[in-house]
Amino acid sequence: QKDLHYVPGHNGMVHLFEWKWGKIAEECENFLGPMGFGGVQVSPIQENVIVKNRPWWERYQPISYKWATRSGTAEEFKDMVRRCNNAGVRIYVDVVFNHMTGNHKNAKGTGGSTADTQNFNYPGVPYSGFDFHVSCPINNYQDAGNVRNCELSGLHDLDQSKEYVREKIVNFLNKIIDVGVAGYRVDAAKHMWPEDLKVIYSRVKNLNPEHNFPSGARPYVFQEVIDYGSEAISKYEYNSFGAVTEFRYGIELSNALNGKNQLKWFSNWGEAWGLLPSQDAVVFIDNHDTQRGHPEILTYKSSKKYKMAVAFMLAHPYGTARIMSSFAFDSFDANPPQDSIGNLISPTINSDKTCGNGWICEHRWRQVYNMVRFRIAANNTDVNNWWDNGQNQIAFSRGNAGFIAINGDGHDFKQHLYTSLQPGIYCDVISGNLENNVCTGKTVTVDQNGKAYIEILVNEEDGVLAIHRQVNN
Ligand code: QV4
Repeated sequence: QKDLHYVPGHNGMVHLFEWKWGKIAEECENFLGPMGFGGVQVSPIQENVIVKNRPWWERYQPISYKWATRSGTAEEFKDMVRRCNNAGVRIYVDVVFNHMTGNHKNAKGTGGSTADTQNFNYPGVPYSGFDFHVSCPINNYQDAGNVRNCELSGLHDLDQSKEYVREKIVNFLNKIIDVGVAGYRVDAAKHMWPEDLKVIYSRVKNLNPEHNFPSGARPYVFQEVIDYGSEAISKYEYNSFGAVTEFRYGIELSNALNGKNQLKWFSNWGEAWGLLPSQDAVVFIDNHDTQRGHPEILTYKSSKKYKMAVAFMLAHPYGTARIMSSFAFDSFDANPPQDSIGNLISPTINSDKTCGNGWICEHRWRQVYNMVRFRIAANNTDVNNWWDNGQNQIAFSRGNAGFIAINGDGHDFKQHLYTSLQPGIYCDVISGNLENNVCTGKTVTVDQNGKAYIEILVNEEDGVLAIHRQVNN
């Protein structure tokens, strides 16, 4: 349950937050597949309650397990999964089964279901009061029972120890596996008992071999457990039976790039820092929650530092890397691009590959997608030849496949460094692209001894330089 089943030659997951199924299918075929991305985390698929003004977070309030959301219908979802698999890109669904909705008057869902939320009646499943924990608020993160048996933000809390509830959840998961999905993100996993989750996951089918998964392959499970080390519940309660989101990853890198730590310390980045074992960790700089209202976390809004953090993540072998792909927002509740009746408006694609219509599409930034190529080239190699200036200028290579340098200091980076790459002239994938055999950015000449002059000036657009051997595909 910790194998992503990426197609060989692919790497990196992108969260296409609030994208429509049809548009994701196109993105797999036109961009993600050709660029070598490994997979997509898609927004929740199950029917949700309609909230006034349609904030993004209504999708985290399920009203039934029907596949009907603003992202599209069941048919569109199936078609997307098939097309993405054919393009070599796997799909991972964000599944919400810790809870149903909060209280709403006349609750109506995106697929036409209704619910009497005050009385815990959800005929679309159906669930009734018997299937939920007795209502109480989560207000003490030092008490595991409170966190797991009470309501997160007033969201009615399902009791996963009940056989009936388990059966409904397993059926929901099995149906998404049937159509060719490779795995799922478990929303609010910390708010459920590990023993219950273990039972639920173990009952889910093997992956569907019709979509080029090996026979007997298990779904990839990654669980949202936020553990900064100060609460009753630990990430180590979950990682024996699935992967876990490693929230310390983004905060540590953000702190360093914001001057609250030094990059030189990242020479032993990984488990030595108290992070989960690499295989068990899903890593990211920001996610759809932390990019809102967590000013200490880097996001697209501080683009230079953000690109440095993402480049470090993609260059470094630790963890399963996930890239956030956002819509522009200026407040927590700001909704995704939508028309006057609440239909989502999809991104348009500009000639320089970036997005329009209010979408940021970080995954389409050259500095990001080119680092996905770097990660593919560096697959299965270690960090070698770590170099730092004792502060925030660092460099390392990945076997003899790639070399990266980062300038987090307020002065120019000018060094002759050992790259471990074959002699030759390389095109820096951060400042440009190799187009028709012409490098549109900086070039780096690696000499007979594997050394090269590396320069990153403080006034450059980006604080990173990265070169790698060609990817053969
Ligand atoms: C409000 C009050 C509550 C009150 C309730 C009464 O705040 O105190 O009890 O009314 O009805 C929305 C509103 C929230 C509202 C709630 C219920 O923002 O104000 O409660 O609905 O109507 C997302 C958003 C939430 C949103 C929720 C459901 O972030 O703001 O709540 O969707 O629509 C912890 C958890 C972690 C969680 C994280 C946000 O450990 O698991 O908080 N992260 C995941 C998702 C996240 C999602 C949920 C969990 C819930 O990543 O996006 O919350 O599914 O750290």
